[in-house]
Amino acid sequence: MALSAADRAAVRALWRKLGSNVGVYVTEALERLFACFPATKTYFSRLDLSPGSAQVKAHGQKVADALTLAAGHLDDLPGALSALSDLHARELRVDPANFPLLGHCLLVTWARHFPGDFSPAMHASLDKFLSLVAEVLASRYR
Ligand code: HNI
Repeated sequence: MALSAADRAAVRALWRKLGSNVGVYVTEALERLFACFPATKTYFSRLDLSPGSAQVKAHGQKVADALTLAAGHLDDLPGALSALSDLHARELRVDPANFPLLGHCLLVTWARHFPGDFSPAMHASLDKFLSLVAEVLASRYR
């Protein structure tokens, strides 16, 4: 699966809208992840996962920075996310089935905050972007 020119334009357009608030939205997506798919919380036992937690906010900012890096390197996602792929596969050993769950929660969060922009075409482009990020993060498991 490759991103078309329209997909890339859609991702860049969303990122322009998100501005300096990417971390805010990723933090909301993480709160949704932990609420809707509680098994995901097992990976974060060292963090305080209560609502409004500063640790979840700090983690959200790290994930946001990685997604911003990815959005800026749509031609080379494997290169941009190489170190994170190693980390998730070899050290954290996150079951790859979890990546689409976070992708889903990100889409719900963005749809809620930007309903006017969230056409089916925009939805599809963002889903392709998040699926590619998930594919790259899951690529080092063997
Ligand atoms: Ni993920 C740490 C990015 C999905 C479990 N993760 C990170 C870090 C980044 C990151 C960045 C911080 C690395 C560092 O400190 O060097 N994670 C991403 C991205 C996605 C993702 C871009 C998908 C879009 N991670 C997930 C999912 C899970 C997950 C779906 C599990 C459900 N990640 C972790 C865990 C850590 C982590 C666990 C370590 C957290 C800590 O601080 O202990």
